[in-house]
Amino acid sequence: MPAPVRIHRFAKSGHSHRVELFASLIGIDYELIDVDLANGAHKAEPFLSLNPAGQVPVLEDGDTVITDSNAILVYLARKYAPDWLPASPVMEAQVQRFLSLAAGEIANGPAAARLITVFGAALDADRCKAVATIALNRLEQHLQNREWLVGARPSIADVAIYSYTAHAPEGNISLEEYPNVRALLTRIEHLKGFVPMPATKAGLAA
Ligand SMILES: N[C@@H](CCC(=O)N[C@@H](CS)C(=O)NCC(=O)O)C(=O)O
Repeated sequence: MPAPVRIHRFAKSGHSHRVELFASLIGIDYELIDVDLANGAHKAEPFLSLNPAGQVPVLEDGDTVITDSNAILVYLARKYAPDWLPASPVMEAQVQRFLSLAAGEIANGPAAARLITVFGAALDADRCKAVATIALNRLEQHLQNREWLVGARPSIADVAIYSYTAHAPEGNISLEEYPNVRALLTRIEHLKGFVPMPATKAGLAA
């Protein structure tokens, strides 16, 4: 029996949640290690030796350390669950487009908007909302006549966009106008092994 992978995380971090969610969906053993972001544990040793960028999540798999949530999804899929990252060049490129969306417009849109309402970050709410609208419109349009973002089954693309999209209302970003996006979120929530991110009563979810 292999040792569980270790996920260093912060419970209210969507970047952390996407890693926990994926580990749970693919049924590998994992251990969650809470990093005390409120008291700066991520900017001090021993955490900085794991990730000099001082950010969660970090994955430890034996002696292997992987930082960055999307890089962790790629690693876990390649190593433990290849069906979640198609090998064909075209489909892998399609998955990468959504990993970029997750690291770009979703991080700077709904995730950033939630940083304002949940953590009091000094960011421009209008700007976050405008970027969130770009991300949500792109997803909504892409999901017309599609059940999953890439191909005929869930992939790490769906996992990467899930957490911050599902929790967008906490940042005052409504999902009302995006029925295809809401249907995708529900489909993900019905997958075997789904684990939620803790909800915060903030924004439209207050
Ligand atoms: N690109 C990184 C972003 C990770 C990230 O922004 N983590 C946040 C929590 S959601 C963090 O650790 N913030 C603390 C900081 O940057 O000081 C990833 O995908 O893992």
